[in-house]
Amino acid sequence: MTARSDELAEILAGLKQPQKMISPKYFYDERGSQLFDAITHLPEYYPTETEFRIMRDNVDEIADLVGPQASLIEYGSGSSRKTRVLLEHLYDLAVYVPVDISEDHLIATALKVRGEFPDLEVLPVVADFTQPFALPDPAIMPRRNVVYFPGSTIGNFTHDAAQHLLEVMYQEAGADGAMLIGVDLQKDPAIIERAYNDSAGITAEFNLNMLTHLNREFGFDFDVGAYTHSAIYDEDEGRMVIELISQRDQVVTIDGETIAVADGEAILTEYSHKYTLEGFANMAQRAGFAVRKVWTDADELFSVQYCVRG
Ligand code: SAH
Ligand code: AVI
Repeated sequence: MTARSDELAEILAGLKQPQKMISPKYFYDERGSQLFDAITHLPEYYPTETEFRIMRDNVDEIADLVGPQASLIEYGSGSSRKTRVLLEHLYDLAVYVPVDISEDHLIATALKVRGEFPDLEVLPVVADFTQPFALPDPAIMPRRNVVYFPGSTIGNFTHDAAQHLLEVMYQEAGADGAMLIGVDLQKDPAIIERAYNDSAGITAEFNLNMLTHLNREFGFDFDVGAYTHSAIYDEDEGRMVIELISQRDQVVTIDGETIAVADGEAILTEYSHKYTLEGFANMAQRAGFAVRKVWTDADELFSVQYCVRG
């Protein structure tokens, strides 16, 4: 099977579950990446600006912990905005490897980063990081691998999947490696819900764009206008539940298959888990990591954590 038919099979299997679901990785075509960038500038979406501030305030300490001639491997690099703080401050970085599924956006970003940091080797990798992928060989042998996973993208995985991903990163980091990760924290649910229900409607557009992406890329015939955005915080589970709600009984067809979607039925498109510091430390520990240092903002909205082999 080609990767494409694997993806289609994965999407169809999700739509045939009693709770219909589509992986959030399908948010990110070129338009989806642009919409996510717009989200990061919204006044309601606190994670990006808060993480930025934490990075800027503590980058010297981060640089000391990382040390010279590291290889920086970033999972889900997007526009590499926060990464630039690291690229400016890490000592004598050996190579920057941004990894992302959104191909055009990744390549355009990598070219921009190359222009801004002409002495740095930048080796982009287009890959689904939940599947095994090969890392490129850098020209300079790095002293250590640092896996960088900002934005709390870890929150978009269930606890089991997140644990597995951390285990993969542990292997990737290697013997003397480390992980620098952004983790969004549990807080007043009203603050969290506002971040996913912005008044400009950009998050709704981001959510709905997934269907436009699937129609174009795989040949589905979702009636995009017949779904609405829903984003509710589940306090018991400590996670945002982001869904598309069908506004009428309808049928989606693909390759001769039909999927019935009832009026009011939800398609789950994303979880965004929020952690306690203790909860994340336990999960990291189960993956083999020890949390060496945690930085937060004064209100403890968000955390950046430096983890080493436990
Ligand atoms: N790190 C950036 C972007 C976060 S948005 C920030 O902190 O602002 C999540 C990013 O991860 C997007 O760029 C998306 O394309 C990428 N992504 C999501 N799922 C992915 C997957 N399974 N494999 C590779 N990249 C993925
Ligand atoms: C990429 N990820 C961490 C974002 C989040 O907050 O869970 C994706 C997002 N979905 C809606 N708004 C932002």
